[in-house]
Amino acid sequence: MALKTLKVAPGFMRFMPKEYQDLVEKGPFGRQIKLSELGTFKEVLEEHPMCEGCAMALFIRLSLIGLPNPEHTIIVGTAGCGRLALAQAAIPFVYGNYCDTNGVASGIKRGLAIRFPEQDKDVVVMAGDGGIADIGFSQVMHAWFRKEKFTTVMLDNEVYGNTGGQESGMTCRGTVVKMAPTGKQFEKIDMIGLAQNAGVSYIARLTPTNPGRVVSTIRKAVLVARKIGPAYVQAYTSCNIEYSIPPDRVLDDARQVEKERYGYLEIMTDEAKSYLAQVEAETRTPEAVATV
Ligand SMILES: Cc1ncc(C[n+]2csc(CCOP(=O)(O)OP(=O)(O)O)c2C)c(N)n1
Ligand code: SF4
Repeated sequence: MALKTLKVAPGFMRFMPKEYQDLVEKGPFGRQIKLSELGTFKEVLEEHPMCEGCAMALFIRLSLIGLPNPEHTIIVGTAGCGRLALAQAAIPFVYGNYCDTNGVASGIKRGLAIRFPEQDKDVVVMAGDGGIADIGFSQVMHAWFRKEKFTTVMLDNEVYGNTGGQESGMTCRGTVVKMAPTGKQFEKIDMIGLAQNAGVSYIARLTPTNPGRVVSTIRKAVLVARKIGPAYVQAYTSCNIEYSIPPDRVLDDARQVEKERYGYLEIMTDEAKSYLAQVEAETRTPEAVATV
């Protein structure tokens, strides 16, 4: 009963904002949406002010479709391009100071567990590569060491997009960006390896070339973080402004980067694997199908 704590008293639904009514009646609040239904349901994110063709905006839209229970989810973000869209989505968005996201998310997740002991509440951090791997690095690592049960999604455009093109720890070696005119001198940080070392329960690296895979990866990450332990998703979300990619070539670029170096990677603990298998088996039972 996903809507238990949100159920509007009978007769009052018609006084709720139309947006909310639509999310319940024609959207993902209280039921699992399938990607194949895209275009026919009310989405959590319907418009955003990000650049034309931005792969990050596409990834965010798909990620929000992948949330298993958006009506019970809080997104934590910070300075950077992604928050421009996230702040407009129809679910609570908490703005952590740049670097603070994973400390803020730890507190929110623990507080929700105390306040709603019988209702799963999901917390998802979504921030740029600068926010996660540079300035927020220490808080990310310590949240992982503490095994905090929330998901961290890195919107990895391999640059500081929002502030005009400084190199980040996730920029590739040798890359020239506006404010690294002689090329970056150091390797891209191996955040996947660090997540493994820190004992993160579910880890994935992907590009937005396959929408279904984005949706299922986010779903799995959030489910594992809900019950088992921290989840980390690292998504290549090119910045077409700083890397001069024409909007109509953004997906070509993503396919090329996926093929040449980013690939698709999924690593999870045995505990996470058996929990996901159990959830999938439960959602396939005749009873569950009948109530969807
Ligand atoms: C403590 C602090 N330092 C610096 C900034 C300035 N600042 C805002 S956004 C940003 C870079 C964003 O880059 P990234 O996190 O990679 O996200 P993107 O914009 O590329 O999506 C910086 C340095 C800030 N807001 N707060
Ligand atoms: S600056 Fe880059 S990452 Fe930011 S919205 Fe524009 S294309 Fe997207």
